[in-house]
Amino acid sequence: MKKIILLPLAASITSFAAMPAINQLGFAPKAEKQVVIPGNDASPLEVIDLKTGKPVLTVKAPYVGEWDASGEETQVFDFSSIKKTGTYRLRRSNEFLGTPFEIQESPYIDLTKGALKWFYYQRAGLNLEAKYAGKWARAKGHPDNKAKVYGEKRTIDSPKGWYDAGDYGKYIVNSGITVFTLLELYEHFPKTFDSLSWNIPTEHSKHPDLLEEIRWNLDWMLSMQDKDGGVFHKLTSLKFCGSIMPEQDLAERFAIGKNTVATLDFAAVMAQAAYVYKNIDAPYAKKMLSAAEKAYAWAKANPKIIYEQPSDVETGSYVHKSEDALDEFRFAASELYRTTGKKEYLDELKQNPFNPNGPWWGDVNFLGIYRIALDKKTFGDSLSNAAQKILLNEADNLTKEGDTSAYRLPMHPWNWNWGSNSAVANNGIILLHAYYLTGKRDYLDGAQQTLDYLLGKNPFQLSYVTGFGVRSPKNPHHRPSEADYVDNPVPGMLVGGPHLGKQDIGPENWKCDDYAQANKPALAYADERCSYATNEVAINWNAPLAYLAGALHSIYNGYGYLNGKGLK
Ligand code: G3I
Ligand code: 9MR
Repeated sequence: MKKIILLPLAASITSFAAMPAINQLGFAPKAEKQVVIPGNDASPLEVIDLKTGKPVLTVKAPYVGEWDASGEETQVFDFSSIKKTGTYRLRRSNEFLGTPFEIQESPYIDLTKGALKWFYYQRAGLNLEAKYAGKWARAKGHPDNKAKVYGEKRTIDSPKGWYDAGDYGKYIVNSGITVFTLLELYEHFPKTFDSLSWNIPTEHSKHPDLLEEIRWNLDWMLSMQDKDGGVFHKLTSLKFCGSIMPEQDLAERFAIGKNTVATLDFAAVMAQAAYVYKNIDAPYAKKMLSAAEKAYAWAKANPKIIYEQPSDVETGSYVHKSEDALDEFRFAASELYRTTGKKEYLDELKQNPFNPNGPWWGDVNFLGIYRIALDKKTFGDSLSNAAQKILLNEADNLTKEGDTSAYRLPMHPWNWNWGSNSAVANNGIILLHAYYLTGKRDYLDGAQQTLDYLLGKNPFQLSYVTGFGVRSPKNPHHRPSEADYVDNPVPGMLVGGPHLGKQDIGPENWKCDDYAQANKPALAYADERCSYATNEVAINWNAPLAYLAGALHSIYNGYGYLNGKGLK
């Protein structure tokens, strides 16, 4: 596979005009529209309507900023006043900059479908047929029946589920935040997702595509619950396999590590799913609720079992140093109380107050905060007001970052970790929840700014989503994309994005030294197969991308939160 070394164009520019960093999928007519241009050229910027060849707007940047995350000088031009649909291009000093972009009614519908279709491509245990998968059709791998229980003689049947990322493991903790986010997308925008489809197999009647897809992973999750109610941490081989297709990976697979955190993530999502599926499949919903309550009871009886990676296991750990299960208890109790109304779950929430951390796989506080802040009727004034305070305080902090940073990005310095692009998307979701609560336009614009970054308003002028935008990653760390003979990677995948951890660089690791010299977080990225620390893909990264794109698509098209009024 050709090795493409991507440098931030701002860093690689010698005599060419600065490249604009702009959302490469364009904008809805009523969206905030901003472009970032590295440098400090004082000349005004024209926005040219390509239909007429004439400028429809001339703007000057208010000031030259400097972005700590990349060390660049930049100018931000706002052309939100242009609302007419059409194809436009930027021009400065009589020279066109970058490529044409669109203002159109539904700029993010294809991205929404593509980001959700990707979960079908991640299905374990299924032949992906060409009529659904096109040129990325593949044979099934990992049937996972008779998977050994690690450390024991017995086996379990644990088929289906989504591969976690670029590897072929299936992980409960990462499934938790992922399934929660996708179920929220359905629940928040039913008018869109009751009918939106993206050509996947239909197995169940009355299931729209989004609930059909999520069910593939819910079924697997249910198989990971032990008879006593406890839930295993993951189903993987002992080691990561090479760059091979699923059907070529024949290593033995194990259900590993029953523990409190995985069991509570499971309990939360099963209770949430029971609420969402109850009208389309009551027996399935009942089964999930029973599993949820059994899991919660197991966790109450075993509150401090933290996953420890066995010495002969090297697949993903999904445990972090300051792990405790308090946030997972809150998350599970908020979902169980909403679905059952039982006092024991409300008592948990009263005794175990939320803190403002997360959301990421390692800290799910915000998932419970979303639930409680937006449902005062169920949770009462005291709990809901406390959750709203945390939510709006964080949304205000992010808005401040978004409106003052030199890339107009709602991002904290501490967000630059492995999977930084998912932190951007999750920040967008925090802002959207604040928008649902208050109707304040600043929050909606902040969410738009996060999607703008992921789709090109960044130092690489790169859309970080494979197959979407004029420039997108070609070499993700994703085994099926690497091992198939298809030139383009599987589409619709959000790569992890830049950060300075450099876990994939070093004598004992891969030689991903092309970004070794990067000393700024927003520049520490390489579009290379070996860079699993910046260029892998993962279900908990695609879920917030799909939520962000699907929510903005719905709102701009007049379908607001819970069928409220959108922006149309
Ligand atoms: O939370 C700390 C933060 O407090 C600290 O400031 C920062 C810098 O040291 O580190 C933060 O912890 C990081 C953690 O992610 C949360 O961001 C760890 O350093 C970092 O190593 C950890 O990376 C995880 C990675 O696996 C390695 O364990 C990623 O979050 C996680 O998404 C990734 O998940 C892998 C699966 O294990 C296997 N499947 C692929 C998947 C995606 O790469
Ligand atoms: O492919 C693995 C990826 O899914 C994980 O996120 C990453 C970190 O755990 O590890 C990758 O596997 C690499 C292993 O860690 C080191 N040898 C090369 C493997 C393939 O990239």
